[in-house]
Amino acid sequence: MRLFVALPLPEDIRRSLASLCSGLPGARWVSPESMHITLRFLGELSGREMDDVDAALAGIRAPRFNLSLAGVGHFGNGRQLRSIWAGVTREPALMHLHDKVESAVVRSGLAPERQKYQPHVTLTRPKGTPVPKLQEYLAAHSLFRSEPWEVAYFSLYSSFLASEGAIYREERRYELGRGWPIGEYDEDLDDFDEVEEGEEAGGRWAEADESRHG
Ligand code: 2AM
Repeated sequence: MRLFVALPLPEDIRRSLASLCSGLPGARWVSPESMHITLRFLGELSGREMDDVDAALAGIRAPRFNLSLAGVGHFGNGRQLRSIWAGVTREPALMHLHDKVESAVVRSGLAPERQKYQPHVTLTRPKGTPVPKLQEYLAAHSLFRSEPWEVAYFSLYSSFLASEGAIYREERRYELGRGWPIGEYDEDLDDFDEVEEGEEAGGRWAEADESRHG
């Protein structure tokens, strides 16, 4: 199965993204229900590999966070223009979650991702868009901003190619925690000065367990 890990988008956010889906003649726009923020593309996996990735993802401990979208951009240029997307505001907790997903995926046996992670929501994968039209589009939407929303879980999706484009199906869902012991955000590290997962298990979690069992 072709799989990827992603954050789904709430309906009102997808609705506001739909306002970006016009103004490029001939473009085929991603339908609002398919819009998402990929955390990690996994590619074609066997059932066994999927189970291993699923178990590793289910072990991730990370907190909920707020996210919003801002601006539009593109991958590739000229004839090699690959996609036009909405950007995601800088959010250390998102990068932290991405890093945890990456480690989990590698721990489950898949090869590490080589490309730098650049979160985005693909709007269209254009073919033959004239450069002036693209520039006009980018300028017209540079001030796009969404409302913030709370990211409370991430999901494993499968992707099937159909004649009308790719169809995505949520296969698994992984909750993010409220008040997880993530540690302090460290400007120099540009990450969280993290509480190790072992510490979590032996510390706060063990205490919670003890209090539950009296
Ligand atoms: P995209 O939005 O930038 O195109 C499902 O196909 C998701 O996985 C999409 O969000 C897509 O990213 C991403 N994806 C598809 N093929 C990929 C690849 N070969 N490498 C990285 N990401 C890919």
